[in-house]
Amino acid sequence: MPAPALDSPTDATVADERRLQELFDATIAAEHRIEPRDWMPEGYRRTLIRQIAQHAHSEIIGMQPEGDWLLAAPSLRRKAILLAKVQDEAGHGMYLYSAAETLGADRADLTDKLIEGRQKYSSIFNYPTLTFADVGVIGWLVDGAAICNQVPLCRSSYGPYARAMIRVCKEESFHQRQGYELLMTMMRGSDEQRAMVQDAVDRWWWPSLMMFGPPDTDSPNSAQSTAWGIKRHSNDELRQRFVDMTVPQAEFLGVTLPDPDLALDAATGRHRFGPLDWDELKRVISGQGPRNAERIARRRAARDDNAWVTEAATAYAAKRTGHV
Ligand code: BYC
Repeated sequence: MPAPALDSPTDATVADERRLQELFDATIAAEHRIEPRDWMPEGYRRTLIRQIAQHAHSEIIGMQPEGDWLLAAPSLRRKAILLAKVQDEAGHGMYLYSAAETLGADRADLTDKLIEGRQKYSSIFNYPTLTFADVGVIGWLVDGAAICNQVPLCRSSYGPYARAMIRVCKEESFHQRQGYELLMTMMRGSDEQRAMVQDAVDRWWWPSLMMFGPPDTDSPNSAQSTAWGIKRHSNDELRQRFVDMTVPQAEFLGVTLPDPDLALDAATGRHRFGPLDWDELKRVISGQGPRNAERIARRRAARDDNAWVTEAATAYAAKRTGHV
């Protein structure tokens, strides 16, 4: 069928936009990837920048709670492992900022938005790491939750995000095992060490469940993000998957998860669990968590104190390429 005649440049623009939108919709429907040079609706671009930036910020801020133990790790071996893990998180942040740049975002601008509280990062990193057992529990529960959430993102519709997630997930999987191995070692130790592990589990269990976001009934972004193939499963589905995966691991480890309502539902094979404190999640997201102010203050200091390094590297690069 011949294309309808176009009378004016405006008609041409509208028709072009429609065709581009159809092509975009067909790409999503066919489960193919959207790539940086492809046309995309402005809302899709904005949503991706929001989620990818938030994810990148989480990786970078997420270096702090574990980083607090770098100088106090109990042995050279544990220090080397922890240092490698924290460096991996920095790497994840870098892949993710690069993915955001393919959408036209500016890395320095994203950092400014984080520091000014205009972009979020994961609630989980606003809790303190009181003992070395917290390092193990972060690996086991926080990286475990991250894997549940991020494996489906390897099939996200935006190519650079999905590809970044493949490597991130491989590393997170290693992180989760190192956390579990650390906890197994402590559980084979003294009564005091076992008590430290249990105490850390008690403090991190509920915040780990909150990492998956608000309940589906209160998740304003889910419907559109799912329609665009950015999100593959709902917040509640992933939370449930995490609980089902973690309960047998807790039993093997010999710790009790701090939820009296936790029980296997024989009919569904899934675990029922008690209500989450959604007011706590809201408080932490809005900046009122136990360590929000400290996390951002440290990130601000890192940006300001190290600005001269960026300036020097930029000046050197410009000199080498003759752009001075
Ligand atoms: N914390 O409509 P919803 C790691 C916000 S780092 C803070 O459900 P969406 C690691 C949400 O952004 C892993 N904010 O949103 C690093 C939204 O606000 P805006 C971090 C949260 O996007 C170091 C509002 O609440 N992982 O593994 O559809 C060491 C309504 O929510 C949280 C990622 O970033 C929260 N927990 O779904 C160790 C994964 N939950 O933006 C480990 C990628 C919700 O409208 N992100 N909010 O102002 C995602 O998968 C999704 O963005 C979420 C939220 C599931 C988190």
